[in-house]
Amino acid sequence: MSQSFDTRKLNANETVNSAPAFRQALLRHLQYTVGKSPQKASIFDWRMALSHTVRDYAVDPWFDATRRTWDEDRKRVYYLSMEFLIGRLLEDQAINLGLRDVIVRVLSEFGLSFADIAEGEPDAALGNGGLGRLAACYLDSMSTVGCPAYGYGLRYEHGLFRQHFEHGRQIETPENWLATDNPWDFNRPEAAYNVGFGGGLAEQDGTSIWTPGSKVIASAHDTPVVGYAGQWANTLRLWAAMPSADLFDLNRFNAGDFAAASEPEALARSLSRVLYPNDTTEGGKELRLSQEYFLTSASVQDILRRYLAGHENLLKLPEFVAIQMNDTHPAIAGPELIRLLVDEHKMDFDTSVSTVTDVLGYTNHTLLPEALERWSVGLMRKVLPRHLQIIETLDTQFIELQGAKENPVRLINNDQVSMGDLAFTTSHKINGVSALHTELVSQDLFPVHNELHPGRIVNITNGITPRRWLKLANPALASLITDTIGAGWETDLERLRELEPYANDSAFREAFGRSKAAAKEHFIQWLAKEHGIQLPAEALFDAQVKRLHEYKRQLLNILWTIAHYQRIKRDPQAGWVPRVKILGGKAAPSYHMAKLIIQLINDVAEVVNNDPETQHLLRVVYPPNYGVSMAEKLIPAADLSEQISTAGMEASGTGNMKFALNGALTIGTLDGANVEIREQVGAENFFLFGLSTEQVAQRRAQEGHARTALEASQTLRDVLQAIAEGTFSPDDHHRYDGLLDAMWNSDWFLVASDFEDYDRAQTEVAECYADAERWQRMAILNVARMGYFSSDRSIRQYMNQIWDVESAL
Ligand code: 26V
Repeated sequence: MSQSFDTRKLNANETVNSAPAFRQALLRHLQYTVGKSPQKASIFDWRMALSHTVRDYAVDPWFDATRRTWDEDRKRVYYLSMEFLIGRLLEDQAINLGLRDVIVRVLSEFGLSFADIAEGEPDAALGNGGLGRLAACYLDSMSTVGCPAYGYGLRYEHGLFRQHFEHGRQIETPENWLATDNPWDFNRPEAAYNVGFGGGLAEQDGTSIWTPGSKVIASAHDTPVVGYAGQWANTLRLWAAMPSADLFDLNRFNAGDFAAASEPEALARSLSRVLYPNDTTEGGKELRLSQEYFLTSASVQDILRRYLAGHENLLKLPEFVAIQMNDTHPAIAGPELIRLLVDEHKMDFDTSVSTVTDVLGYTNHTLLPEALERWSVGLMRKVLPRHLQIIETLDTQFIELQGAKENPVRLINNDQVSMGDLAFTTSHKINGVSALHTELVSQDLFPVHNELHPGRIVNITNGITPRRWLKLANPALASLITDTIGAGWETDLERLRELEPYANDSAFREAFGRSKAAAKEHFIQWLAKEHGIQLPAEALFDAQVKRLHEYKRQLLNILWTIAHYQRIKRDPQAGWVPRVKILGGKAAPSYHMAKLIIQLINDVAEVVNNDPETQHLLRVVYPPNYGVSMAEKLIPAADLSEQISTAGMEASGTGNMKFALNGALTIGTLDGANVEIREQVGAENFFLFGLSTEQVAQRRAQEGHARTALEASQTLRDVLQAIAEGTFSPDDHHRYDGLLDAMWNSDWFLVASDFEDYDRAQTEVAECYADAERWQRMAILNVARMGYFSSDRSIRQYMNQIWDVESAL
């Protein structure tokens, strides 16, 4: 089968002649793996056979890369993350292996459509939002640029919850991606580790002996991750929790107490049962901490086992191993490694600390105080007593390092372990994810650490993979680009700059317009089929899709939408630009205000969409269950990208990059990576509004700023009044009392303060859109200047500035 292929010779466009062999391999899998004939096979059967066939093609480069890394004794990168928001894999892997055209051709012989088959694959939604999707983009880039790497995560049985609406309210149901077979991963029952919890400590010859009270087995599942053009492949290793055999109480079972006999077993399995759906607060404390330790301990044991298979001297660990902690979630890696080096390998404490620090790097992804992890000392002592002891020693050493300071920074404050401070002290490099964010990390979050260790904090601005977010998601634009500047931009995104001169070429602008129209049509069809919603293609598609958070200010968007609606009502003939407001995203199940904002959006949609006077000029749609696969359809269709967070609060954003790369213009604040996107595309091609980070701080300090801003905006007062009168909630006039009260009396997120300027920018957007030629010019220049935001660039920076690892290619 695939052995007859050298996938490395497969260029993305060079798939000639491989159809017969692919067909044969596909039919073999259909018959021998799935057990069906082409005549009887369902679309599910075809997808399974096809996925297994594609996976076969991934195995050769995967073996080659693994073998070369061993033979050449290369340094490896280990990316530890509680989240990998992968989405679907079939088309992605097919593109990277240069198989997409062959697949389309072979399937058509059987009257099948690749798109229809691919659409049946469930999303691997093993993440909440930006942090998890970033990890998935980085996997793709590490393989593409030839960085020897492993992703380590948890194989959650249930990924992020499914969302639907009842009377406009968000309802969560469990997601079940593993309900049907996952054809992508290899089960590795032989790669299993014990992870201990609880228990107690004893002293022996001056060292601590930890005897855990219980153990859970971590069992590995490996997915090959092939880079673009199949030159290199890495491994995503996800751990599943398994009870150790002795947990099942056979005597109890035989005595008829079935439930109790299985209880310890169920408890063990719960470690990889669900992804925490909360991306702001700690929640579910003990289980969450146990999950974090479970991931970290299994991964670190695996890393040391692999290192020791080729080396003896643990002092050289940093020469061969780089571990990156994706936020603080795996920050127990520091104490865990120290524990293993000291307790098991008898290294002295200080040497182990410096060795571990040289190995570890920590990426910070948020400044929100409620999202900075803290674990109570009591909980730590209960779950990880030995680690707490190590953290206490690190804390003492950190205080000493600060000299005779009066109020030293501590790793443990008010009986809480601060995982950010811990991660900092055990890492040789700490990075923020955009220039502005890194500045704030240095000044506001870690000023003392920064002074003690100048140069430890570096910036690595986030990036996105152009394979998934342009080539896969937007085939019309991708082929226009290839037809215009040739292939190769997929791995050298700066080459998009060659498109710049075409902004002045009317034939190109028309072709560009047609590619946008095709993407819109594709989204329109999907929305009609999936949700029964019809949209007008000629309207401006104005999109805000991301997790629901007050700081992201979906509220600002919907309040402006109401203002816009009121104006259209007052003067329907005023020549309005037709607009479709598209919103999407999930709220944490316990985040009441975020859920209320979802309900408001749906309530407004109900009124606006059913108003015959305005229907053709304004629509509001909120398709439920936003995720990676919806993003792939929606982002290419958008004209306008809403990136409107309160300045200083969005660490980077990566949706902002996906939209701009697909030719949407941004309306946005000076926040996160918006700042750098604006620098790259040019201020004249970006709709800027709002207070800056410094102004936000000043405004917040002004007493009664909410009321002051509201008194200055008749428009916004009219909007709030309409809500208060029950215009959008005729069945319950008090539904939004809490929200309105917050607007008048606190407005922490400065919706009122930024409203008028947002309104001004939205008016500019409409004027500009009405001038189709101008808009298209701006959109083309956005695409042409997005090269910097390839995740390949980000990964190369991690390799040079943090990991000190070389490409194997
Ligand atoms: C925190 C927690 C706390 C415990 C429960 C589960 C959970 C899950 C996630 C988080 C941290 C959220 C931080 C985060 O997602 N940050 C986002 O990271 C993106 C990638 O760097 C960045 O683009 C976004 O601006 C930033 O909000």
